[in-house]
Parts: sequence; structure tokens; C-alpha cells
Amino acid sequence: MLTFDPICAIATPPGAAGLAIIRLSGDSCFAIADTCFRGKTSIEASRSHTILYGTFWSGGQAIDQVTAFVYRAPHSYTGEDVVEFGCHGGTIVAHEVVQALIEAGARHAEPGEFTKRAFLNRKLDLTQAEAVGDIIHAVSTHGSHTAARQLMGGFTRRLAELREKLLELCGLLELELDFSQEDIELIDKTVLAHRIHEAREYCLELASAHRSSEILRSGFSVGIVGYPNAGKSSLLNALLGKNRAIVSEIAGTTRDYIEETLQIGSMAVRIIDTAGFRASSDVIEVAGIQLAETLLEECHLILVLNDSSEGAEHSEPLVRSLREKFSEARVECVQTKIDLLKASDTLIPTLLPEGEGQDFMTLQKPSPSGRGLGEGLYLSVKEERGMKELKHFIEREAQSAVQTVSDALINARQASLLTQAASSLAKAREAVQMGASNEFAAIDLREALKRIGEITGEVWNEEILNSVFAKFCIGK
Ligand SMILES: Nc1nc2c(ncn2[C@@H]2O[C@H](COP(=O)(O)OP(=O)(O)OP(=O)(O)O)[C@@H](O)[C@H]2O)c(=O)[nH]1
Ligand SMILES: [Mg+2]
Repeated sequence: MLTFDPICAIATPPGAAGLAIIRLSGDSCFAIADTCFRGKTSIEASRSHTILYGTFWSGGQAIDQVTAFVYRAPHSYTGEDVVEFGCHGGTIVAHEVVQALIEAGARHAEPGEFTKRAFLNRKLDLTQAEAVGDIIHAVSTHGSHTAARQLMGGFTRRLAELREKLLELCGLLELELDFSQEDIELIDKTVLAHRIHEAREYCLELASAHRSSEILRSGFSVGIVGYPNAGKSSLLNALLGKNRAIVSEIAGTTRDYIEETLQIGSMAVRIIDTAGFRASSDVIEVAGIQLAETLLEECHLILVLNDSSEGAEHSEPLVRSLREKFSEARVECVQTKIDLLKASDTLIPTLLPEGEGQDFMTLQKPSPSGRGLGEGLYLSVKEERGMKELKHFIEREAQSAVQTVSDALINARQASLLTQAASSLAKAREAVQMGASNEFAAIDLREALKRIGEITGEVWNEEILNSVFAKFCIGK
């Protein structure tokens, strides 16, 4: 195990709380801890994995009654000797503890430095270290559980298997090179090309999980758009179960955008209520509309709310232009204010869902214009109809957007390395197919292996580590 200089930091969030934990790790950290801690036994004399109880002192002043968790190297988070002090929460005590430890010889830890040491001591690989960050910042249970699988090594194993396969191919190619005089073929070239192709497809498949991983990491984004007065803010309020946005019969009520995150099923869903789309001479409203357009670029689902009392196809031009503009997102029309529709509107009232529970999405309804509304989403916020179905719809969309993710949250760094590996593999395959000397394919395979090694951290340098750990908070 490598042991570095002693570092310390508060590992729990700031503010009033029952407890705060201060982590101390590194060279001579037991001696440092003992200068501040008075208990029945000293920390230095304690066995690993024991908890001591005592008083924490700073400059002759008792600060708090504390617990000290003792971990001896290599059996600790960082792999070094570690002491974790548990003191009472709040803004003062934990800072005083840190200050005292610094005076006794430790220094303040950099963001992610504990986890970085865990990596350097091979307690975690880079994908697992990144999973720690993802668990800490998880916004949904689904995302958190996926990160936990990654921390337990799910992704590490997949990459190790891939690496092994490529190493085997590379080994065969290089062995053939050694026997090039004898003209021995250890692997059929068609088989070789096929295996490289499979590895490439696998890399691309993993890389493509990046988008869905981002949904698990930051939430599924739903934009609520429509012409003014369509009932957008009313829907936001109904989804949140509170009056978050101003609702009024005046067209153009919402000018800025309003964003809130809520949990639907196991998914975190980010709902964005926007300014109604219309040609306007009001500069603030125009700015709001432009802002809405920028926000929609981040949305995975765009709900176009159509005031059904204006006619079912009233918002068709808007739906069409949004579908064209935001081809990556799903754009769906929602008919609102269906309570305003009467039997005389030729909409068959019996087909309108009575209360919750009916699968209203499959209902066929003729529209006031006589043409069928077809399948769709129907809503009355006023009479609380269709809300449950709309939530189900959003949840289904969110779930299907993350289906590809099972045991890893692929981040931008990993996706980029996987894509680079895939392009090296494409080159290797081409070299094999063209009948070029084994040397060329072997170089490309080695290149792909290097990129895969960078994902787990088998291949690393300071720059790679900094890019990973700079995103961590202090104390992690
Ligand atoms: N009858 C009926 N009225 C509704 C319903 N939903 C909203 N409204 C009314 O429609 C009007 C406009 O509602 P808002 O939620 O402010 O509409 P908006 O789309 O946010 O409007 P802007 O922010 O101006 O673009 C208000 O008077 C609401 O009370 C509904 O389901 N039924
Ligand atoms: Mg509004």
C-alpha cells in the first residue's frame, strides 16, 4: 500500500445535523489523532475496526464528546490508516475538529482526494470511483441502484472480459509475427475480422448508453409547451400538487420558465413549464419564448398542450414544427380542458374517461370538426381527469429511455474513450480484411486496449485522474 501525507476533511454536509463525520487519512494519522483525542485507550494502541469514545481537545479546550473509528491499513476506504471522528453536527464543532487536526500536522484534503487515494491503492478502479460520485449525486432510486452495481464492479467485469478477448487476439497476431518466416496462421483471418467487429459493436453499444445514463444521472426532462392559455402552468401545479406557477385566464401569464423535479415511480423527472408560443410584440415575452426553445433542446419528452375547446387540431402547426426542430425528443400532443367539451360538440361524452383508471390513451374520439381525435392524451386539470394516465405515460417514456442501462452509468469520459476504442477496432478490422501485415492490426488493437485501460484506470496519468476527481466534493 502507498501511504501519502495526512489529510483531513468533513465528510458530511454542512448545517445543523445530529452528527458530523471528519475523515483523517494518511501517514502518522494515528499520532495526529491522539494529540487531540482523550479516551480510555489511545488510537495508536487500538486494533483496526474499533470504535473509541472520548473527548476531543483543541489547545487545552474540550470541544466535544466524540467517537473515533479506527481503520488500519490496508483495511480502510483509502487503503491507508484512517480515523473517522464522529462529533455533534452543526456549523462550529466539525470545523474546530478539522482545524485542530491541521494544527496537529494534517492538511486539508482536496476534492475527491480520499477516493483518489483509494484508486491509487487499488481499492477501486476509475469506473468504481466514478460510481461513488454518481451515488452521492443520484437524483433517482433507479440511478442510484445502477451506480451501486457499477461500484460493486459490474462495469469493471464487462470491460475486463472485453480486454481479455482483445488481448488474446492481439497475442495471436503478435505470435504469428514471431513465426512470420514459417508462414504459420494461428487464427483464420475471417474469424479474426469477425471477432474484432463484435468487439467494436460492443464498445459502440456501451457508448450509446451515455444518453440514457445521463437521464438516470440528472433526471428525465419533460418540457410543457403550447400556445398561451393552453393550461401549461395548471398542469405543472397539478403534477407538483401545489401552486408553484401563476395561473390566469390572461394569455401570456408565464414569461420566464419554471423548472421543478419530482419523482414519478423510480424515476426523477424534471418538468419545465414555459412561456406560451405566439407572435408577440412584448420584448419580455419574446425573450421567454426564445428561452423556452433553448430549454427544449435538453428535453427528452415535449408535451404540446392543446386547448381542446379550440379544436383538436388547433396546435397541429406547433406540433409539426417542434417535431422537425427537436428530432431527438418525443413530441406528444395533450388535449387539455376536456371538461369544456359538451355532448353537443360531437365528442361522445361516454368515451371520455370518467375519473381515473381507464386507459384513455386508446380511446377513439371524434373531434368537433368531425374528424377523429384518434389515440392521445386527454386532460382536465379542473376535474382532475387524466392525470394518473399522463403520469403513467411519462413514467413509461422515462423507463423506456433508460432500458439499455443495466450496470453502469456511462459518463462522457467513458463514452468518448469507448468511441475512440471502436474506431481503432474499425481500423484493425480493415487492416485484417485488406490482408495487410499483422503489425498494423496489432498496433490498432493495442491502441483500443489502451483506451479501454483508461476507462478503468489501468492506464492513467495525472491529467486523467484530475479530470475524474476534480468533480468530487471535498471529503469524498
Ligand atoms: N375549464 C378548464 N380550465 C382550465 C383547465 N386548465 C387550465 N384552465 C384555465 O385556463 C386558463 C389558463 O391556464 P394556465 O395554466 O395559466 O395556462 P398557460 O398555458 O400556463 O398560459 P400562459 O402561461 O399564459 O401561456 C386559466 O384560467 C385556467 O384556470 C382545465 O382543465 N379546465
Ligand atoms: Mg403559464
